[in-house]
Amino acid sequence: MTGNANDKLVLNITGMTCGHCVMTVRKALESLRGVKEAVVSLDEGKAVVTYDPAQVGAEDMIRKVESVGYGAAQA
Ligand SMILES: [Cu+2]
Repeated sequence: MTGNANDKLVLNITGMTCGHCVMTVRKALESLRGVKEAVVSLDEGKAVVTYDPAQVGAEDMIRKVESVGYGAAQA
């Protein structure tokens, strides 16, 4: 594994309507190499992602969320 970089990033997520959507977005984000944890809130329409910036960036996360059918933008 890589070092101790644990940056946090907040994404605004659009299109989520239920708990299943939340899980889909969470799993998509957590499938990215370098993402350690994604905490997704339906009420807030947000994802708080803990990640290693040496391995993954906001653009990768946004593309991944879009690939599973939701909208994402850096908060
Ligand atoms: Cu849903």
